Amino acid sequence: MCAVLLAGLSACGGNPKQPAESPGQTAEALKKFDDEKFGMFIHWGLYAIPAGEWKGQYVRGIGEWIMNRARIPVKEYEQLAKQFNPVKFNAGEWAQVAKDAGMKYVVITSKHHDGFAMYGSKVSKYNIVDATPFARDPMKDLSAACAAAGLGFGFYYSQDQDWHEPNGRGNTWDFPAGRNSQQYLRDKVMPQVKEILTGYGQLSLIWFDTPGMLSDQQVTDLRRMVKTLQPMCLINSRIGHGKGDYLQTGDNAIPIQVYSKTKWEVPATLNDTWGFKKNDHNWKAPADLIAKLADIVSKGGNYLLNVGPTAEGLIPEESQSILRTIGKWLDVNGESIYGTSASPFYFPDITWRCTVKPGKVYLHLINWPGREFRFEGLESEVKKAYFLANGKDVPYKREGNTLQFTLPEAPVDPYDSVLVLDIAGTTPRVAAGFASGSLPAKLDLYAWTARLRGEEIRYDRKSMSATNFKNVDTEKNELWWYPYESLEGNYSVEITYACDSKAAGSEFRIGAYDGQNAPRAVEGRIESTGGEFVTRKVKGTLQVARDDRYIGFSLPDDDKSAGVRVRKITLIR
Ligand code: JFZ
Repeated sequence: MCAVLLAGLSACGGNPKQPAESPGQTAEALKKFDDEKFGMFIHWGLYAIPAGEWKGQYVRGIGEWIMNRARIPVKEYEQLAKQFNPVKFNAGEWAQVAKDAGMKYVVITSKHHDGFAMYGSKVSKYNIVDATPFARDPMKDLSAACAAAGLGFGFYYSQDQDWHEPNGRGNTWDFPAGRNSQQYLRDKVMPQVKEILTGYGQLSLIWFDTPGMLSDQQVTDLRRMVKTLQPMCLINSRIGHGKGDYLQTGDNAIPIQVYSKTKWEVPATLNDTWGFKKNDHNWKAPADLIAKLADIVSKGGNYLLNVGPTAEGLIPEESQSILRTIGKWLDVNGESIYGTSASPFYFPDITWRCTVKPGKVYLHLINWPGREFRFEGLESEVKKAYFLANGKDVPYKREGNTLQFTLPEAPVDPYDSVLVLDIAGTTPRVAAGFASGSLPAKLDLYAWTARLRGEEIRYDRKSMSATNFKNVDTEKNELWWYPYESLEGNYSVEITYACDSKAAGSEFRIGAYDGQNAPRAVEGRIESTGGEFVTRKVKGTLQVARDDRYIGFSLPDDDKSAGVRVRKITLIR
């Protein structure tokens, strides 16, 4: 990111006549954002009406993309507006769900790629006040309800893709010809962004998305306008050209280890869609989401968890119930999440995660280790060890830098039992080789830390493995690991998996992807393991280049993938 954070615009060669940004205010907003950790994403728009089905046909993929996926002409899609009447919408109730979940900020779609403004816009008639029977601006209510509830409030705005506009990016079925991005920027994006920055009080952040068409200068202009109108409003990295205040990871994509070069946020779904889809019931388990929250915060990130309200204006019951379960955990364990810093320790496996505060180390036991728990690498003196859930002391022995805890038979919390260490001094002293920056010779990539790609793939917490690596049309179900640090080097590879005899035979591929070209990969065949988990060497060497973005696991021929369970891939230098 150009030196926007550090030195204002002059360092980026900006126009000296423009008012300088206030890096101090951005830093202050970032600090607040970093403390909040947990937010609610809301994808709400006309796409909630078809809800994943067009003309009686199921449409694969994320719900808010239905116009694109089904190549729906603008003239047809526009008709949805006439039916949009979310009479059950109640901003206070939505804000309450976020509060109950323990979330600290809310981000909602003001305009998604379909181009429809979900607020009262004077710039385009294609908006909820002028084009729907609802004829009200729900964002006025929601921004007020969030302010009243003490929640931060921000807008998502699709600045680059706009399938409603001939000059916006993305609609090739209605507008195959060339685009005048400057005209689109001038006539729609700039004036609409101005509207959302001036009509809804203080915005915590503006969440841009899918950059692609806009130039470096155009993005600079957009950024400048945001910071001029609202110096405390943060901008995510999907504004493009490295001009955001903080990094957006890929959707549901969590770095494999601590990442502290910049602040970051993981946007994530509760099922497999952002916008409401009536047939998507693949809800993630609260246990998994709570562990992910601990995982993300321990690595330095924020978690932005999505709900997709219905066309009537209701947050689905399942979503509400999942979120309230997370909130109950946070009621007890919030101290180990909000306002904490990332782990100073490297994570050798997925038993525990760690957050810290001055004088305190929080060990999040996300996969119960049984009665014995060895924790290595802490040099600081421990004054007291106890569970946050019940305040009970946890007995331990120390040998050098190893703490050997004796735990109860069962977890003290069904999701994440937080073991608190009161330590001498403010920051923990970490023994050499155990610090979060270190990269050991053997790097375990657990399925649990991967992004699950596709609608069919499933993760099973009990066996700690992923299964169902199907290929449906051109879409694959895969595991992707994002290091967010370079893993450049040559590796021998191991795979830990289980497979019954019926499922054996598929070829698998483990590849290093740069996001553009075919991966450099090693391949092998899934053999029966008699259903047991075994670790097998994979032939060949995996070459990872400096700028590779992720490591992937797939079954290019997948026929029997339902019987294959992958726990982890190990890269050995
Ligand atoms: C984008 C949108 O296209 C989508 O509809 C949704 O709003 C989501 C939150 O953001 O989708 C993306 C954008 C970037 C990545 C993945 C999906 N990414 O970088 O991996």
